[in-house]
Amino acid sequence: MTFDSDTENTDTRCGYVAIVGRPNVGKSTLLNHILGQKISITSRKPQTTRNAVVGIKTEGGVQIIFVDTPGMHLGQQKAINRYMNRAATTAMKDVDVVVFVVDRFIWTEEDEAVAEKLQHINSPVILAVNKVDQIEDKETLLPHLQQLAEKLNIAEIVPISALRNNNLDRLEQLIIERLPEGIHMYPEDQITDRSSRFMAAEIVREKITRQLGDELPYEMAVEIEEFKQEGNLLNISALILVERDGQKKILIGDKGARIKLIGTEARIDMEKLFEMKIMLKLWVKVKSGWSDDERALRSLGYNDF
Ligand SMILES: Nc1nc2c(ncn2[C@@H]2O[C@H](COP(=O)(O)OP(=O)(O)OP(=O)(O)O)[C@@H](O)[C@H]2O)c(=O)[nH]1
Ligand SMILES: [Mg+2]
Repeated sequence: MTFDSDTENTDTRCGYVAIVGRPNVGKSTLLNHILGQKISITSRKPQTTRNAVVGIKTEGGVQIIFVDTPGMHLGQQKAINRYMNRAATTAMKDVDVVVFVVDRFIWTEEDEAVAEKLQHINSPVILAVNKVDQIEDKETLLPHLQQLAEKLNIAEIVPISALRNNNLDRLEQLIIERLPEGIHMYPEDQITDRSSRFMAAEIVREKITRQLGDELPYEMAVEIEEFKQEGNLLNISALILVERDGQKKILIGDKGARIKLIGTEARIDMEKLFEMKIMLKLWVKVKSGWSDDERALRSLGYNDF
């Protein structure tokens, strides 16, 4: 008598890992660097990520389903801000492991608010102290880490540099140790659960966020109006919504120079991601009030789970 069918799956592990923290600490950079592929958009500005973004890593018997979340923030209580905070809070529940990302020794009110939320969940929390490449005096790191460990109820602390791929193996190992045994939820080659349309819209949003200084705040959304393949060509048409006329002018730039640059950069990324030639059209439209309008947000794809 053999037990092959029973023992077959006991070597595989699969679980959900939420990456949480305040804005701009490097959560999305961490996800992209662990996956070795760009799934989640990043920028120097806070509040870049707006939706929970799933990135899947399957290696050997282990499948880790990461959920990158919007940075949790205080203030600015528009509907879009509430939506983002809700998306992050929801994502940290019912996961197997939480990775709480902080920026070096910097501990703000917003970090405190995240820590407070984490007190109410049951899953183990790993604290990832990111951007250590920017710490000159590495010796000061140790007492700081001990202090944080005492302050928070956490399973492990790991100093990392997401950007420089520093110590990410160690972090991954600590995660894997805490994943339950079980069969994989996604096929081996799947890297996200997000649609191609969503990914296209995010790429455009990233280029705008990176291109524009603080002159254009976060009052901008991207909607994909056309996504159609014709032979070897993928036709994508994206509508950029802004709140005010002045913002539209800034976005278009002198004789359309800026929007053209945004389009070129977005197209290059899309061609890489979709492995296809892309024809990208961008339109800018003023639609006041969308960022504080629950219905408008839903129609833009900001839906709760
Ligand atoms: N020096 C350094 N910079 C980093 C590191 N990780 C991320 N950054 C930078 O920090 C900025 C924010 O990174 P993101 O990954 O967009 O941060 P986030 O936490 O996802 O931000 P939100 O989506 O706004 O919550 C970017 O300019 C990154 O290049 C790191 O390890 N070292
Ligand atoms: Mg992010």
